[in-house]
Amino acid sequence: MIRFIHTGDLHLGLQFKNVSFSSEIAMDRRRELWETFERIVNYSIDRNADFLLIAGDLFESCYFTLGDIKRVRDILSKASELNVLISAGNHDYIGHKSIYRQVEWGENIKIFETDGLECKSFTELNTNIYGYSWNRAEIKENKLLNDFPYSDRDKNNLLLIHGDISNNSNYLPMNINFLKDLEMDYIALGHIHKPRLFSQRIAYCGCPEPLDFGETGIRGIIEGTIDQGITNIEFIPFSKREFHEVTIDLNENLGYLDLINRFENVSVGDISKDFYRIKLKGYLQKDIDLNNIIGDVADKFYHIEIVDETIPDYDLDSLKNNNKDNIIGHFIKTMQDMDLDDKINKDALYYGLNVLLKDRY
Ligand SMILES: [Mn+2]
Repeated sequence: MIRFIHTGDLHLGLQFKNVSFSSEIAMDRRRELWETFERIVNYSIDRNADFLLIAGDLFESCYFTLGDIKRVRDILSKASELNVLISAGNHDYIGHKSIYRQVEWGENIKIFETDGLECKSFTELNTNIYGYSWNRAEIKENKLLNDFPYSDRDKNNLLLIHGDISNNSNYLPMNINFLKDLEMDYIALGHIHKPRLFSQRIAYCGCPEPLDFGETGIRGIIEGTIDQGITNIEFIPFSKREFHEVTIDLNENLGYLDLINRFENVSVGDISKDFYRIKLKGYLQKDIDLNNIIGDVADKFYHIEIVDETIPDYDLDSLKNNNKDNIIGHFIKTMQDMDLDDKINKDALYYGLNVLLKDRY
């Protein structure tokens, strides 16, 4: 039996420049990517894995220094019993001047070549691992796999590759049925940051740490075994933090403390450590200052940002009296003749007032 850990898309070195969180948190996040990388290596050691498969985008070339790549090497080298295989992707592709070429890698670390599919054999483990490293930032056509070279079906056969399961893509398009027909024991994919297990034999591990609000949901790594031709994989949640987009529905009956309560009891995640983007909908009592509430709850959240789509709950009678002779007063009067307990009518009145009052207050 062999045991493997499948990760990828770590994006070490990312500077988080175009994100909505503070530069302090961005710095933290940058450090956390490294911590998680080390945790994955330590986990692989603890689990006595034979292989750590890294399916591309290990780092961000444009930010990565020689010191950083040495740090990668040193972290991987301490796992001397673990075979580490790396197929570079579009963010860490191996051009002539690639930083991958500027360090001496330890015996246990194997980086795939860029001129076609390559096979690395592990005789004692009865395993062949195929892989390919990108040599440029975009690959539109994929003839790589057309003449797949493997023949030794008595061995465990794995493929480690960064690319897009899509018929039309600039990022090494691959067809899922084609991959299935290869009958590999396991195909470890990288590029798509959301984990996706197509079957026990083909999977995207996703990024172990999500990078922004486009990457909500659980993130982790894949652990698998191959035993006499039977592959078993399991997704292991591994990220330190998650991103959540949550909608909170408010109504005009909620007071200050009720609102605080709604924030502190959001339905998902852990407010003390996750990233939250909270969309507020519905009616808000007209005397409540939302900014005060956000200020009060912000300390309890690791990161919170608000999309305010609330509608102020107007004092209709005084508004109508103050606007007797203009369209606002007429509009309120007309709408009040309708059934305002009907949500559609009430929404129509408030949305309309929002528009009419926009330039006046
Ligand atoms: Mn990526």
